[in-house]
Amino acid sequence: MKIDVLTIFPEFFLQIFDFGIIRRAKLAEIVKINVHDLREFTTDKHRMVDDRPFGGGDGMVLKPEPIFAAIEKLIGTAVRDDYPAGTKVVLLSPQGRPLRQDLAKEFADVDSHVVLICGRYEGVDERVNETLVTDEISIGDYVLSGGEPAAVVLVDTIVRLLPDALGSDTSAENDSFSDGLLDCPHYTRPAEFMGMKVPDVLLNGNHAEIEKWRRGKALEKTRLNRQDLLEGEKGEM
Ligand code: 9D3
Repeated sequence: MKIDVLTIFPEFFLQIFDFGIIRRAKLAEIVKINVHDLREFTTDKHRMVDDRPFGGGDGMVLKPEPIFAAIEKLIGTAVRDDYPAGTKVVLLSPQGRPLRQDLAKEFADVDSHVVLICGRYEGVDERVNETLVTDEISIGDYVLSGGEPAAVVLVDTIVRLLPDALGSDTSAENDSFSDGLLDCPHYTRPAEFMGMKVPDVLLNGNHAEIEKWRRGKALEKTRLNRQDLLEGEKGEM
């Protein structure tokens, strides 16, 4: 899989893809991740990436020209209908479809090429959305100062789903074993720490009883923190 990130803050990504599962996937050549400075695709002498919004208002809007030039360079064409099969151009924006696990699964394909455009300021010239973007995605209902943290979240959710990206000790199937519930609590040694004891059931080796306890705790936690997950077939995790 190839992932290209387009941003006006390339330094933001200097180390963030160099740890854990993403680092291992890069080393194993399961994924190639390249970060590009939008400014490198400008042609004017001031290297302008943004401008004031038509119609007035606060903030600045990312100009279309550098983004079109970048897409043409990275994909080979800036005509959406001519993108090679398996090409996705994602605009990270507060107006996008909310990211969920099922959407991440749609993107996790070894053969695909994903270009992520990080929005900023008041937004991105809508002609980018209208003609280049295949998927407009938000990571949730809160305000970020730009698309960069959202791009990191999306890359992380996708890369760990690629075949062989996880070690043998962890597994993506483990993610869904409690069928749409939050995870149960976990404990490790020592069995007593500062007077706090690990629940007896986890120490007695009765695996049927342990499974029953875990399911009960998972349900309890889900009821407390995520009632929405109990109401129908929503957040798959
Ligand atoms: C004044 C209206 N705001 C839109 C809700 C303006 C605005 C806020 C934040 C414009 C851009 C941004 C920057 N955010 C992102 O680029 C972004 C984002 C987010 O803020 N929340 C969740 N997901 C995402 S993906 C990109």
